[in-house]
Amino acid sequence: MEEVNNSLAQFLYHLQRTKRSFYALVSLLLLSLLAYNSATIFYTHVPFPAKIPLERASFSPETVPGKSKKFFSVPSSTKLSSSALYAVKEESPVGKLKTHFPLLIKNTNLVAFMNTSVVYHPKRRKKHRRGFKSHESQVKVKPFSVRVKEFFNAHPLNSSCKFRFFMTWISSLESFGDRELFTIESLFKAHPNGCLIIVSSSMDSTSGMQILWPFLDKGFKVNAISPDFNYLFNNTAAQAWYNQLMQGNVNPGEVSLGQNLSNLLRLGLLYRFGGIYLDTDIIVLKSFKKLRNTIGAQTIDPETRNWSRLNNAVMIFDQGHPLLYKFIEEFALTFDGNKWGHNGPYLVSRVVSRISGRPGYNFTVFPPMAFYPVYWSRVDSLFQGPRNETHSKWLIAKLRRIRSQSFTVHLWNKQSRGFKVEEGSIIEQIMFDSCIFCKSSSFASL
Ligand SMILES: *[C@@H]1O[C@H](CO)[C@@H](O)[C@H](O)[C@H]1NC(C)=O
Ligand SMILES: *[C@@H]1O[C@H](CO)[C@@H](O)[C@H](O)[C@H]1NC(C)=O
Ligand SMILES: *[C@@H]1O[C@H](CO)[C@@H](O)[C@H](O)[C@H]1NC(C)=O
Ligand SMILES: *[C@@H]1O[C@H](CO)[C@@H](O)[C@H](O)[C@H]1NC(C)=O
Ligand SMILES: *[C@@H]1O[C@H](CO)[C@@H](O)[C@H](O)[C@H]1NC(C)=O
Ligand SMILES: *[C@@H]1O[C@H](CO)[C@@H](O)[C@H](O)[C@H]1NC(C)=O
Ligand SMILES: CC(=O)N[C@H]1CO[C@H](CO)[C@@H](O)[C@@H]1O
Repeated sequence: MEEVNNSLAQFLYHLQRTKRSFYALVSLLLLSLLAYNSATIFYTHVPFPAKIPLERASFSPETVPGKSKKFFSVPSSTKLSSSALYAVKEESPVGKLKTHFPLLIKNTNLVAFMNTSVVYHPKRRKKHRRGFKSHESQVKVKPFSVRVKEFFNAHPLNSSCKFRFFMTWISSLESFGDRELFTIESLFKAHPNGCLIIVSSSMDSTSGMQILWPFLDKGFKVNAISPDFNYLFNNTAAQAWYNQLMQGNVNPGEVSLGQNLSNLLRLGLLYRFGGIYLDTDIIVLKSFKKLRNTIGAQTIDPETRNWSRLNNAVMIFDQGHPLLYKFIEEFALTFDGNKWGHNGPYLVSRVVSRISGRPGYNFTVFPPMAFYPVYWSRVDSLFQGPRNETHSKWLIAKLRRIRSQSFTVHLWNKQSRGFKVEEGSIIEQIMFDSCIFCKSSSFASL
């Protein structure tokens, strides 16, 4: 089992390294496809009803994802009112894609947090990264499930681990950057007693722990644990799919098997353990304490105000929730490694529209403002400082709306990686709100 994981991790790792330039090329194609796709669906400035009525949706079964569906009930207390959807045809979104990206915060100065004489060897970090996996396999004796449970149960006297967060990182350690670290900061700022497991083979290493050390040092509960896919998918529809994949009988498709596995992994994690899944480009603004069995829409139909697409970057579900089972089933049945989003955002949209109206599924679809207050093609507006008085007023109003109505902001890293945080921008303000380390030096230079 360990061996399989290890070889998978290695496989993904090398795939990533060797095919990076190829990916860039294909991402280019895929992004243009997405841009085309979105342009047909999205409009500018979609107002929300001032108050979303507490009602159950009456869905027509088997609607295609492109068509819209009504929101499920939204707790009135969350006051999700007027929101604006930004959707503009982006001429060339891919122009901004690079292999190496300027980072959001300048430097977390890891070394300052380390006690080099004990476990960590920051100076050797770069040199020895590649050798880590083989070394690690000897260290990881406890099974994945045991490690996860032990971590969550480690603080029984305290009310901690009330929030069980999961992130996944199926990439190299080198690519875990300051943006990812900032999303973790924001998570703990809003949930100081939360517990976060980063499910990742690369981060589950001495170097990975070193990256997380600033958080551990402050007493935050974070850990990185290598996944065990056999355990996670055991007795689900994904088990057979995964076995086939391991035997080389699944065509992984042209691009990023890792990304597609990440889509499945998040489902497996929530299904097995329950909790909150977050992408690593999600900034958390507010406590999730009132959220349960929730998924967010990224777009709505401007006319019907029914959602038109959901996203799987933020999901909150109880352990064993039947909707998760359906998601996993759909993944295994319809996996297509050649279609962007097919196994991710489109998948959850497909399934939710299909099961709508059927009894036995108890969950809530939140409007875009809750988790995705700015659409990916307009994410640059978060990073821009005020240009003139009108623009400044707009920024202030937008920020106020995000602060009052949004639980998270999705940075859409694929789109925004190259962007600089300008002075007076919305992101800068959000970073002030959500930081823990809050180094004024790094803010000043943003
Ligand atoms: C939107 O929701 C309403 C009310 O639930 C429903 O009657 C209508 O068919 C939906 N529209 C579309 C296009 O799905
Ligand atoms: C590092 O850890 C060792 C052993 O725990 C301790 O003796 C030493 O004082 C620590 N050094 C610093 C700089 O904290
Ligand atoms: C729980 O943990 C927090 C910090 O992590 C601490 O301040 C608090 O005293 C603890 N509560 C109990 C009951 O141990
Ligand atoms: C899968 O579940 C069965 C029980 O249904 C159990 O015996 C087996 O050990 C599990 N396998 C893994 C890999 O967890
Ligand atoms: C549905 O979930 C909500 C919490 O999200 C809970 O209050 C309610 O009792 C559940 N309803 C059913 C029928 O399980
Ligand atoms: C203000 O700046 C915005 C954004 O750059 C621009 O679209 C707008 O035309 C400007 N308005 C005026 C009055 O200069
Ligand atoms: C989210 C998603 O679907 N990720 C990738 C799955 O694989 C396809 C092709 O292999 C990629 O295009 C997707 O980006």
